[in-house]
Amino acid sequence: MTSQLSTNQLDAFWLPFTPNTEFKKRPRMLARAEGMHYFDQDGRKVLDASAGLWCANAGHCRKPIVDAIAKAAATLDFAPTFQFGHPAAFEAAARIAALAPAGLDHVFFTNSGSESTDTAVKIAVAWHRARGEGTRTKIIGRERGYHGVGMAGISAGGIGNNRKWFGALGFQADHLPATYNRAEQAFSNGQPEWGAHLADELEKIVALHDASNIAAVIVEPMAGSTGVLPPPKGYLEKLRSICTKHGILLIFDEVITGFGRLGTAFAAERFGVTPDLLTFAKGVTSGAVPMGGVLVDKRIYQQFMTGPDHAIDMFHGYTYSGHPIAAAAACATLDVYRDEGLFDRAKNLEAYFGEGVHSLKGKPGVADIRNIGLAAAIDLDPLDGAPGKRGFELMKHLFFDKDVMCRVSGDTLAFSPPLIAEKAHVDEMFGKVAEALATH
Ligand code: PXG
Repeated sequence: MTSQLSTNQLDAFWLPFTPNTEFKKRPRMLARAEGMHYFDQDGRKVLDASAGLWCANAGHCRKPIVDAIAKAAATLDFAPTFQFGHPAAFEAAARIAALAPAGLDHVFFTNSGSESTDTAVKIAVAWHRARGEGTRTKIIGRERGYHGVGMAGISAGGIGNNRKWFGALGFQADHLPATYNRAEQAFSNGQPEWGAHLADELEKIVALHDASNIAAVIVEPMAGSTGVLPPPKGYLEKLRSICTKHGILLIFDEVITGFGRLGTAFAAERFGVTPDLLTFAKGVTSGAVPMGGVLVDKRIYQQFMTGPDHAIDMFHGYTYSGHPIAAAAACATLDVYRDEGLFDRAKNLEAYFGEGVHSLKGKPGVADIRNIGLAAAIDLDPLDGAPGKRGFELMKHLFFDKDVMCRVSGDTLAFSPPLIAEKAHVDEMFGKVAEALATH
């Protein structure tokens, strides 16, 4: 194993979404991974309570996935998918479409969640234009929404810091209110009872801009990055019906909720609401190779298929769309999900995981707890005058002193273990959080 890197060697890499100077003073270095665990450079074993960044749903370095990647790399390292193709990309697309709700029959591949947002929004705008409704260009997102960092993602996204630094944003956008309200929903387990009416705000937005100017509404069925906000009961159903009424496309961003996080292949299935476009990434390869994509309703796809034989139907795509190694990793990952019944496993562990996290209610500094599927968040009371500090210090303490890795966003800790988690892992992660809360 490599020895510790010197300060000089740490200098070049500018880490994303990280306070770099602080990180480089005492790096949280991950050198190896296996199943539910990371190992640092000294071999210290750390429980992965966040599936990496919500992606390693099958657990780490799973042999069937590793073998498929090695085989693909040795067989077909790269093949273009502009005007050419290769078998694994078609197999992956068909298998992903087979997991999705009926009608979402086509897959446009990307390499990340951010590219998936750009792609979905561009398909939505182009589809309206192809049908002679070219004024439908505006995107409606939601406060506290995260759709990655591409131009469509930060336009539709609802996180101030991700937007304010970047001047004129790419797409014109407006925003629904966030679905979270602590006074009404504190410590709810699963979908909150309160909040369906917040979907009616879409009617006001439509009245303001007019439906003829709106291309799509994009929401995470469960907002992940801003702290696990499950949709209020009835909320997604209302959004669906208002979108349909006004001819607005509904996009679900399932980058986090896809591939079993909520106990079903996609959240659309769990909530019984089918969008017109559905973005995914992360869990599609269990994080092992970058890959993302957009599932597209068949009527949208068909609209693009009406031109002459020699003409490109959609002026969009990435060099690595459907990359052979990513496609092979996706197929192997889907095998693991199926063979080990991991989506059902998540469903079966949900109640235990929920009890575990809610057992932290009443611990020092705990302001709220939310959970659904194998995702949970704990809001902490911020320290006076230093928002985010308590969460950050707690995350570091858990990593260095308690051997648990979790995500932090401001003063919110988030937990989303690989779907192979055992009850003992749940006990360990929340037991150690309880100890940590006592001292922070
Ligand atoms: N949509 C959603 C819903 C996401 O959660 C993206 C799009 C963007 O994906 P890429 O692959 O471009 O990063 C995401 C990414 C966190 C965290 O701590 C979440 C994400 C990424 C990094 C950290 O919650 N989600």
